[in-house]
Amino acid sequence: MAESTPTLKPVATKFSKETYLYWYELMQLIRQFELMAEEKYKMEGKIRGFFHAYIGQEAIAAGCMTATRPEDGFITAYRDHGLAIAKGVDVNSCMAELYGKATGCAKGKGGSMHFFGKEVGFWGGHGIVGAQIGTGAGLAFAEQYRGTDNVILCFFGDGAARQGILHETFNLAMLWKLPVIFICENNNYAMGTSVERTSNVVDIYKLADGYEMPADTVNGMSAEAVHEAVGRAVKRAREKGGPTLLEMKTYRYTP
Ligand SMILES: Cc1ncc(C[n+]2csc(CCOP(=O)(O)OP(=O)(O)O)c2C)c(N)n1
Ligand SMILES: [Mg+2]
Repeated sequence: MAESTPTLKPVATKFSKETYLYWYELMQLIRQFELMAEEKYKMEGKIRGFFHAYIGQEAIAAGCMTATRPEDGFITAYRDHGLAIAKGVDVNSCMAELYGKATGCAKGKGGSMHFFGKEVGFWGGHGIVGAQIGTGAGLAFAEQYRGTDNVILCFFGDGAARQGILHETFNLAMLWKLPVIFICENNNYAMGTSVERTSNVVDIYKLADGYEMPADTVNGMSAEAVHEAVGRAVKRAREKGGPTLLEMKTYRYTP
């Protein structure tokens, strides 16, 4: 196990066989997509631009899916393949996007970093580190403004937690009690730079303290733990209790 993997918290809920099968199939789908795409990227030279695989972080996508409804929205960074596939963006259109084809989920114009699926509530795929934190809160504002009880899951990396936009967004999200769950996928590295080399605070969930935002640290290698933590945060957001920061301790196995 990776050194980042925290001790497994006990999981109270008993999940059904169907849930485990769903998680397993989804995680396998993502893993196999990534393995295949990575091979094509390296060997064929037909996939251009940047390429960031989600290999190792699949349990986060799986747990988030069972803890949310289809009407809820996801928005994430450039490491977006896994969450796009989980949310229901067609895998063939994802692969076509990598190849720059017009049949791709962003018409072949976005590539690996900019998958999109408006019809399934997948709001990208963003290459500017941290930009989607503000946009995610904006999506949550839209849900609040329209009077729905939908929530937005806003994903970002540990590197993005160093960006100024996080603090401005946390402030407004708490002030307006926006229905947004901030999910930091802490895989220990911002590309190749370790968290320890860029921050005095290495437990990212503690950043919520300055805004009195509820926060938790979660074993991101466990779909059960992710489901339970996200489930609690989603319930709070639907009941107009505002945002939560969840730090998912995870690890990615590819460069
Ligand atoms: C505003 C901005 N600054 C710098 C970069 C270059 N950059 C690309 S990825 C990255 C690191 C991000 O790390 P993290 O958020 O931990 O995501 P991970 O790669 O681990 O998924 C940086 C600094 C960028 N894309 N945007
Ligand atoms: Mg990272």
